Amino acid sequence: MINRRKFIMTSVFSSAAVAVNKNFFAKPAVIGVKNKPIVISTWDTGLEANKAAWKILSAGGRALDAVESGVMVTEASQNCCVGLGANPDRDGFVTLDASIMDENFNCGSVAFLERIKHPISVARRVMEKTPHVMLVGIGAQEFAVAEGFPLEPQKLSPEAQKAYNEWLKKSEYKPPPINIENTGNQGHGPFAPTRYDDGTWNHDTIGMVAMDAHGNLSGSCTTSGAGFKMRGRVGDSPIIGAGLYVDNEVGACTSTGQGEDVIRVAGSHSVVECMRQGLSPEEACKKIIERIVKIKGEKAKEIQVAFLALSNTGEVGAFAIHKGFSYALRDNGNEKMVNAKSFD
Ligand code: SD4
Repeated sequence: MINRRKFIMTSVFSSAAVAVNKNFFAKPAVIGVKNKPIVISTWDTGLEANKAAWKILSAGGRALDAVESGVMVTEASQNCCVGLGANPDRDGFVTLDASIMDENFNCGSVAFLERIKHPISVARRVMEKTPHVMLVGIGAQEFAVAEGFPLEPQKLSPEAQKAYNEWLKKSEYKPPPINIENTGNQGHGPFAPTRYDDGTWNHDTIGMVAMDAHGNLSGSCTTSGAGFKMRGRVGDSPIIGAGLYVDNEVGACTSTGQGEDVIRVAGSHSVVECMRQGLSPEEACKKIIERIVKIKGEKAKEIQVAFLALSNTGEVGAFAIHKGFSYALRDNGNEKMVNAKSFD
């Protein structure tokens, strides 16, 4: 008599159709979603990034292509803490992290990558051209070069050089307490964003999630991590399940803020799991922010973490520990910034 385990294995592996049909494993997109396509991304740099993503989405393109092209705009921007124009680590080197994930659980990431302009595209190559999910450091750089990505000069942007010179005066590796009212510091601890001359803030990260016209989800996240970080420090952004997670059957989530505290709760994956249990994107983001706040206790006052999520029904939600987190949204009727809810 065939036992149960044998029966399951036989059913799964015996069908030739299963072996050849890649889409067998793809989770179904929800039929009848009204507000698609849609793209959302963290912070105000998201507005420009969404524009590039929208070009692809509005032409019926794939969410994966949209989330790659979108954040490439931010990576290429000279005056930004994402990409090679970013603040360096405390030894004076810009090191970058990125991740990408599609509707079929394919994912790729790079961390501690130096001298490459578009880490997000290297992450996509890791996903598509290697049997691995993550490459780091010199190995990631060698892979990028072998894939034809130019090795950029090891040189700080003038803004980053200025900021680094300032930082070197004290060389203080200590999170400043947040003081939203007085300084506008939005609570990034050592990840304090840079303030532009026009008074707006520049952040170290962009996380983007999108749903295309076919109802499929994808996400991307790219960052310089934290200005003046310890050499070799890697945050949540390139960690699948922490800074980014996509499950086409449920939804997608990305995060920003203090990566260490996102990693310890497997943040983006946890948000998606809460959505699977029936919570709305905002409720799910809030639930995991609550978990972080409970873990951190009093120290939660000193850090900022925010989640941004999209369900597979096209519903958007976000939540942050502290006020100040905003995200950019683009769909058929809107192109706008939205202030996320928070505990203060
Ligand atoms: C990190 N989550 O490396 C990133 C930092 C960030 O805006 O979001 N900065 O921990």
